[in-house]
Amino acid sequence: IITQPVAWQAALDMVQALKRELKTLWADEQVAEVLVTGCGSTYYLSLAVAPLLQQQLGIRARALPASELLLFPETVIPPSGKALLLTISRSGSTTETIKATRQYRERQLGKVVNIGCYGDAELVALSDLALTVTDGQEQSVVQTRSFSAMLLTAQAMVAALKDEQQLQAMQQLPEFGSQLIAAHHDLARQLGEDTSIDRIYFLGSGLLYGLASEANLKMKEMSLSFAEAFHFMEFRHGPMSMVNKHTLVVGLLSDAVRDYEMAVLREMRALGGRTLVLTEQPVTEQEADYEVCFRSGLPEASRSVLYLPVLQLLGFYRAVSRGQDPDHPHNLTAVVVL
Ligand code: F1P
Repeated sequence: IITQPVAWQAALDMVQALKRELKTLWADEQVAEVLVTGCGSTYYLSLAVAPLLQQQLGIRARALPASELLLFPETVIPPSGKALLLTISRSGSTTETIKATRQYRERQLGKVVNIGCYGDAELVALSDLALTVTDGQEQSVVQTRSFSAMLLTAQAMVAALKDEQQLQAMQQLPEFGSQLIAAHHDLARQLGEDTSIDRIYFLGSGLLYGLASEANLKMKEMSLSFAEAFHFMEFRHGPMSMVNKHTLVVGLLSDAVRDYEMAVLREMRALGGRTLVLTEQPVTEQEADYEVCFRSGLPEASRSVLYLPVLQLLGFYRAVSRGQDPDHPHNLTAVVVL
């Protein structure tokens, strides 16, 4: 987790090197619609990437688990019958994603772009263009470094297609990441080791819901804890009945609607929960119990990788303090076979 800024730099360099091919494919295909797919962590990554594509590139984009694309294609394939398929998979070997991609190609629905970490993977061979960040590889079954590197790959891809200056500004992210990890490592350890917390909710909206979902999965996989993710405002429609003094509510604050989001967190504090905010702009001590502040000066669309390391460390320390092996979770394997 703490070495991941190296993989971030590699992701930025790789997209920079493949920028021409990317732009050509996008222009040739006249991409108007994208399906983004993966499994587990990489499905949650798809949930983060689809709204980014739609917001930044003005195209229709939808995230779906690869199993849905494989087993229920008629419910997800656009009526136009044409879309670019963006597959995301750390291993490039997950059979649901491979089978869904093969079926997609057989039906000639559109070109396939892949984001992953292994250049010799079967999924790469099934793709028209592969954005492979080998520095994202890791030994852990749980995706951490790989997830961040693949997220940054997608964000750099969007910047390369839309705004080269943004791609340049993103070069600061590896340094920001190192500083962030150094500054908040102790906070992650303190909260991870806090045995009075028995349930953790991750709230994120818009571009950040996929990352809240991933943070929830990290917590479950690594530490076998009760964790869930919700859109901020959805949390008030029922789930908040679970909040008590043993609850940690983690808010991934957006730029656009942070007033709404802070109002939800204040309400959860009033109900007895504790709150941790991850935010670009600082909040006051009265507004949250704990804060991770980025002060990156970057827009949400390109900086959201900064939300990840502290939340991954939180899962890591909670697992270690409970005597669990965060690299090899209960019942899991690195590649799931259908
Ligand atoms: C997807 C995945 C991971 C999960 C575990 C099993 O893998 O479901 O999300 O954490 O490692 O595989 P991939 O297709 O991204 O390699």
